[in-house]
Amino acid sequence: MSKKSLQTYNKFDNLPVMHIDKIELLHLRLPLVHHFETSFGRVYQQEPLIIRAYAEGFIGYGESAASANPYYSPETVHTCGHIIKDFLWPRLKNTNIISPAELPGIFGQIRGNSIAKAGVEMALWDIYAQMNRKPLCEIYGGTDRAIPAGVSLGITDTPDELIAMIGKFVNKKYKRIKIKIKPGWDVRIVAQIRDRYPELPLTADANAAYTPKDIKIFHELDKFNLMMIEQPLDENDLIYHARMQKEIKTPICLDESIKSVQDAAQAIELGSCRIINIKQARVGGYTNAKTIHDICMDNNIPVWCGGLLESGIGRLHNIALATLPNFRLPNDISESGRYYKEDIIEPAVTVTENGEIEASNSAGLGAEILTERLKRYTISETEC
Ligand code: OSB
Ligand code: MG
Repeated sequence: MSKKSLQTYNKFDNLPVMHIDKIELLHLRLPLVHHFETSFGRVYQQEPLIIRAYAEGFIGYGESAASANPYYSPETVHTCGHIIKDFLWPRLKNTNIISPAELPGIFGQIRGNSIAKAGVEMALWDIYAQMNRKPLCEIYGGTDRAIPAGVSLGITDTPDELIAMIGKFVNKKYKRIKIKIKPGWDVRIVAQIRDRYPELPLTADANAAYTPKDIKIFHELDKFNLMMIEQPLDENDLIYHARMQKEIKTPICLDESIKSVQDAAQAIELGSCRIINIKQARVGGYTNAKTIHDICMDNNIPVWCGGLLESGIGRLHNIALATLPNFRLPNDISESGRYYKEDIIEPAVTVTENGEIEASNSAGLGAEILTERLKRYTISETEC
């Protein structure tokens, strides 16, 4: 705890202010333990942009969970660097803020680029929590410290390979398994999994790989008691999702379609889904995520926390978010070792024998950032 931090007061209302001295952007290249394949392609490594912010004597970390390619989202690790350096940072420097909740307003003129905005907001929430000597989950208004772990498993070369992988996570007591589907890898693979695991809490994520003409496939999938089907159609197809949701009994969960508070409100009003997957990265940070969470809660739409193969830094932010009360379904948050051989935090994220992940009790993000490792995986660094 620095001496000066809480002594820096806003001269108008005596609230502690945050003045951000500088931010650094670290472009990492992290090799995955196992390649990850979705309907939009296979990746062997992840390329997040880590945001390190300095304010009030503290250091905070955030993650823009982008990748090298604009396939899941239009953003990449390079667009995140460009947007932060040339548009977000100029609006932050020489500005005193009381709370990072002001950031969506400060960044309001910049359209989209949610992954970039979320990374900066995260770093400042980490500092804000440290200044207040509280764990991030408490700052966020979290209620449960233990959150249910789920795992998202990519498309494999053979069905046997996927079924073996599922077995591994079932043995570790993960609370639900999500598989990726695409045309040609859907009804048959789900039937094979159901043969082996009739009762397993199972979901399928299409990452927008289908069109409304594929409705027959979804009538077929409807027979397998899936907990939900995630993002079957294009992200802009809210109306077609609503039509599909009327035709099938399996709940539709939206991921890519929900990029803003307005998207969430409209999807709910149209009946496009019964569940929403919230990613801070996709909606531009915690503040928007919390508003979406609250709208969903008021409309009896359960949410869960999605992931983007984050490093430990982004994952700790996701864990803190997932402690909020309407996160009522298992999350795409798994143990560090499921993603990376060496995570960049200590202690690494682990799953208890009850299939849960415990949010940390210490101030801020609640884990040490291993700066030597961080440096080892950094392929380029920019100071703002
Ligand atoms: O659609 O949820 C998705 C990973 C990259 C891009 C999109 C998605 C995913 C995942 C992985 O499903 C979730 C995780 O981080 O465990
Ligand atoms: Mg998804």
